Amino acid sequence: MTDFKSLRAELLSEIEAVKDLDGLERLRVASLGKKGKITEGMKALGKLDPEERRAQGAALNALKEEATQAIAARTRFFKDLALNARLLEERFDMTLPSRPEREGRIHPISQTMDELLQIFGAMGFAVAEGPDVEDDFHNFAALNIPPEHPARQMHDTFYFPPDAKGERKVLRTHTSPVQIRTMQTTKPPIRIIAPGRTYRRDSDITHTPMFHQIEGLLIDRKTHMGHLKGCLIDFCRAFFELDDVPLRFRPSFFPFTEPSAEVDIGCERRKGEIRVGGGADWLEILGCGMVHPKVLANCGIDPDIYQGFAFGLGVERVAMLKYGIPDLRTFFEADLRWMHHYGFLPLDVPRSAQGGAL
Ligand code: 2NM
Repeated sequence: MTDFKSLRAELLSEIEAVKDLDGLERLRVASLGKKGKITEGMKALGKLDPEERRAQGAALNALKEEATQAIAARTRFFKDLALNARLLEERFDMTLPSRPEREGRIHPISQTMDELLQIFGAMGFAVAEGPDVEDDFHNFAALNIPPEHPARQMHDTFYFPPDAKGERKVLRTHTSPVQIRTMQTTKPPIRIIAPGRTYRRDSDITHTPMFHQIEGLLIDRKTHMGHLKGCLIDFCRAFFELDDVPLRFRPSFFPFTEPSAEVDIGCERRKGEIRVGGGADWLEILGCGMVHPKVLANCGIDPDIYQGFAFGLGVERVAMLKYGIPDLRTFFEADLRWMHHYGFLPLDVPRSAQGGAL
């Protein structure tokens, strides 16, 4: 018959005396393992008469429970000890300067986005966001883009397979669906910008399948084309850091605006380089117009009371122009040498984003 009292005393003092996790594991196997002392004791119960078995069984179970808990507590103790030692060992001084060759850079797209948000923010535009995966209504129909419009072709748009209801979602081809969602849920006046990723099935030296846009929308009772021009001229001055920026508003067409215009900035092309701010050439930088009455009506806004202007620009495009980055595709190659050349340090804030008067 097992002497529980001394087995218990022996086991608990061994658990207390053990020096590390390995020793603890050996102890566990020797007591609770398949051939451990407690397990063996359990097996031996079968040979006892019922009364004896009940008494010893209860005592053994209690001992098993106690030993399990004691081992678990000791395990936690050793693990805490190891963790504390590691935390002390790995402590480092975050205020130390980094090694220059290891210093990270802010991607030109992030930098440019920050500048754009800063400029439009100072003009009173609030930021609005929406999903990258859109439905047909928000990406096309509400924007007065008819079913047979070329933008809807498989050729230009990433479509998802049809869902149970036969509906095919798309990767948004512009950020305009964000403006649609805002108009549906907000009573004018509205003054928002929608920055974000957009997707088109296009890939060549001047197109990447994902690119970034910022679109602006302003709606009020007496908004007109003059407000649109003033807003975009102020924006271009601030963004390109030019006091007098040559701009040309050229009539154009979009299904969602009427009238529509494209804006060109004066520039000079020399030896394969483009300098904005003057010269003999023009370069298109954004599209804009007065929101089409049908678009307002599609969103539940009465076009007899409200009018608005909208504009859209490609972030990569204006970043290339401002920072002299010649090749669009390099934005997405994750090349560290390129990042060191074109990237920005965290405190390297351009004048246009320093929050002064616009
Ligand atoms: C552009 C050009 C012109 C535009 C229109 C709208 C909306 F939702 F209000 F109808 N959002 N964005 C727009 C207008 C975008 O991008 C070149």
